[in-house]
Amino acid sequence: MTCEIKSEVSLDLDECLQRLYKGQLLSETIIEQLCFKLKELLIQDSNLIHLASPITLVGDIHGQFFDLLEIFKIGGYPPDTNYLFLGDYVDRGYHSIETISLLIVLKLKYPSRVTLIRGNHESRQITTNYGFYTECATKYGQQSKVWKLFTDLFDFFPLAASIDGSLFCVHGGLSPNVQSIDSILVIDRFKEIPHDGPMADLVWSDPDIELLNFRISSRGAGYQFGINVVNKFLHLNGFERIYRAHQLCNEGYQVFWRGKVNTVWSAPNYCYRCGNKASILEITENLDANPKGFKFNVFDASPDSEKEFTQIENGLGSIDYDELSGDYDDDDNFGWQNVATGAPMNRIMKKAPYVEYFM
Ligand SMILES: [Mn+2]
Repeated sequence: MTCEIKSEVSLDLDECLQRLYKGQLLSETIIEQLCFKLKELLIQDSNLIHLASPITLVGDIHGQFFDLLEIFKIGGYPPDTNYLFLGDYVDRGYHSIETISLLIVLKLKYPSRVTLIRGNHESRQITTNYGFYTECATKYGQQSKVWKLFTDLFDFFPLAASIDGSLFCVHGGLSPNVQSIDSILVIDRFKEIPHDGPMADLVWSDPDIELLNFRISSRGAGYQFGINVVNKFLHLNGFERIYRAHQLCNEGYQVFWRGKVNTVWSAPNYCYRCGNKASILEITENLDANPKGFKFNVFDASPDSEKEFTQIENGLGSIDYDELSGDYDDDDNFGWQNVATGAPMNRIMKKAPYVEYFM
């Protein structure tokens, strides 16, 4: 075993959870142990995870940590509620590290209750350009290896999930290279997301109601797919519906082709400025008395998300939250200090690098 030394170090998941729910960062050493442990767990998983209802689906979060806390408030905390997260945990928002750290610890603490699949942002190349790399360097220091630890871990995330054998769940969508789920099972997923091919398409593709078949996506990766492609995939694989994330929805969700394809979007007021709603999808159990139920639970941005953004926009830089609101203890600096030195830091990423096309 190559893991003996690291396994000997005790990892207190409850203590990690306590810190993370308060918005505090974990040390680099702890993150290294967490990533190591989770890799051990995920390496045993198939590319497609089989899950059962009742379960709640969560779409893109993009570092909007306070909105993730809001999701648990309205949807229930693990392990009381089962969760399938559909990817895009990092980039764009100001708290990608807090977000992914909390999800990792929840997965380790409740492995059968929490499932994380991979989004197109769980990638070295994308996180270098859309905020996560910069956030790691800002909060842990330029010399830190946390970005490498997290992005190496992302290679282990499964690519898709099925629920009760009837719902197919994926971050993006379908691929001309994936006729049946057997084509997903044979992918070697333990790598950076490639530029093309089935693995890229699963995390990059989008439905398009104007289409019948496939068309190259204007995103520069993946495809847009139409109703014929959907019907064929559902029929061949015995699925009834597809649930996916990946696209901003003003109402928090979008239903295509009378529910054959559905988008769940879980980042309210995306990038702190889009003004959109968000949702989680609550799937209730299929019982004899009651058929399986689907409910999009729609919510708005958390007041904490709004408050923080106002402070950042006003150029307040390094903020002592205690002074401004009285809401937080001195310990709760929400990442405004260098973890290595403990020194307070000015944030260098005052504004995320927005582009017109939301990925
Ligand atoms: Mn995406």
